[in-house]
Amino acid sequence: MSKRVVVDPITRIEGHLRVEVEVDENNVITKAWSGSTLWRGIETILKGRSPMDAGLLVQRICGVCTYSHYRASIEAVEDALDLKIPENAKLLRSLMQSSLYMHDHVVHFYHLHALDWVDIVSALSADPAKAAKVAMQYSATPIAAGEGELRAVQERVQGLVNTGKLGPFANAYWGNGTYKFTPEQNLIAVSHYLKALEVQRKAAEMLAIFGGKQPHPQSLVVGGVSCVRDMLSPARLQEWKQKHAEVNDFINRAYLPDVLMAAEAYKGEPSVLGGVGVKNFMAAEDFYLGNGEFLFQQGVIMNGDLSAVQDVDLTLIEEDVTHSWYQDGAARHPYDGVTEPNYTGLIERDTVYGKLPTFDNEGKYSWVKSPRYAGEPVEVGPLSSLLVAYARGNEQVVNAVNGLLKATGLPVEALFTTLGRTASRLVQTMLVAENSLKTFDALVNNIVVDEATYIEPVIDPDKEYKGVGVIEAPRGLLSHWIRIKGGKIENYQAVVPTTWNSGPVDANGKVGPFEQSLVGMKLEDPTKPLEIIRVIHSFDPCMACAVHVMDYKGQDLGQFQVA
Ligand code: NFE
Ligand code: MG
Repeated sequence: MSKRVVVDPITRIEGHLRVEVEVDENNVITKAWSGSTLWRGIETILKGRSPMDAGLLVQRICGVCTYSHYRASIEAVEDALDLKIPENAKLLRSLMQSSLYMHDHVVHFYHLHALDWVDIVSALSADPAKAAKVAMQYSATPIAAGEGELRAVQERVQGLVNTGKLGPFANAYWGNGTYKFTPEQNLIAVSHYLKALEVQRKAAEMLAIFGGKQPHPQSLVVGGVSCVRDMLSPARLQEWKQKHAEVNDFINRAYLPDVLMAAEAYKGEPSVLGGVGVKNFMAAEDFYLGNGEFLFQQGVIMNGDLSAVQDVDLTLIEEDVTHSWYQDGAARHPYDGVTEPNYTGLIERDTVYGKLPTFDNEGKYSWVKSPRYAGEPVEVGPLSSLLVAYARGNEQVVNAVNGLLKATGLPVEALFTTLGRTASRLVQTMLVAENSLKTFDALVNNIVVDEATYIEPVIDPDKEYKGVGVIEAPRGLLSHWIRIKGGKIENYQAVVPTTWNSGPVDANGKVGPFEQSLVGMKLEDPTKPLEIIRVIHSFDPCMACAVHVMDYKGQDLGQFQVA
């Protein structure tokens, strides 16, 4: 007899994600459904507006990777107009991108993912003196793990528990048998969790230095960057470098040791060395270093075959809506994307929590579409970016990945897992942080010989244009597609990382990365499905990004009653 498990909402992500699974009599997942119950309409306002404004508007798709949507949109317009922007603008955009990654990945690991690994309650019973010694096993100079500091953290958390108001630590599956850290390891990680709250603020300031503010920076324009003189003063450049050093220090002395500690402690946990997804990976070329060089290459890998990496062919991207709450139709290329809502509701059935409204298995069950590459689901994100660069023989990436495998004693296959996804995000953060200093130096050298930061765009109202911006957002490959007619936006589509990863099964029965990663996994206790959350969080979902309905005709998209 199969049983249904519902996780809704999956928290510590942006937006609303529901995952349902069916487990057999041994509590092994036989089928999974990932659906977003969030609906938004932000692209509605684009149609008929100036392409010059699109970037500022579409960055409101999300509150996390605002810069990514902003940049992808502006680069789509630049592609449409065939504008070649100045070197300084490319370097500044790259520095902002690196700053975003140093912020976003640290926040994800600590504030969105760590509590899938770290049992807060267990940390209360740790011996701080012993924990201080344990911390030295993973870093010669651990960042927030001296005995006094650890004792203070323990007292702080105990104080929270005593008030009965657990705040961010409420409503978790504390005590779940799949938590593997010792009390001392838990205490070290909690200490870094708290420290990361301060560090992330500094990282956000790094982007604000060049972006004017963060989130929603405002210094990119079609043709380059704005506010230039102030931005490029030696004092501001130095301020960025200072903050970079502080954040980088945390990455090396907390984030890296914590991932190593997790790799060691969790080696035998199936949800950590499982969670294998579709094994097709796609990534964009990104992180400009100067002199025409990029840190990461573009490419597609199918069936986990690292010996056969292909170039991304943008004509092979389509979105399917068979199981999404839109009017049926053939899968479409984003230039010709259509979005007509068709909400079909939920079905009541028995679950491990009693009777509940649940997904219509055979029908539609998500506001997320299903992007496909050459008809196949692909995973995007830090793991994909590293695998593509690794397969292409990128020396820095090969050394970093091999180094991590050696340090953890894990085989290459461990990359295609929950741990692989999480560790790849760390490796990507470290490489980005290190290489952003090259971009920084390239900028400093270039501005003394070349002042240009902007080239004026010209739109001929009698011409039609189309263009695409393809970048690597923190959660993976992001593409924005624009058609321009009469000087105005005619059609606009964003195909977003979390859409690639979380989309439902397609017309051909092909299962996407989230759903595929859950099938075959055993749950210790189906009423406390921590394993599902751990696997899904390793993709770093953002449903706000994934659902961004466009209605270019301006009609009502639907009526909803909120109970
Ligand atoms: Ni809303 Fe986003 C990123 C984009 S998401 S966070 O990174 O693009 O899938
Ligand atoms: Mg879209």
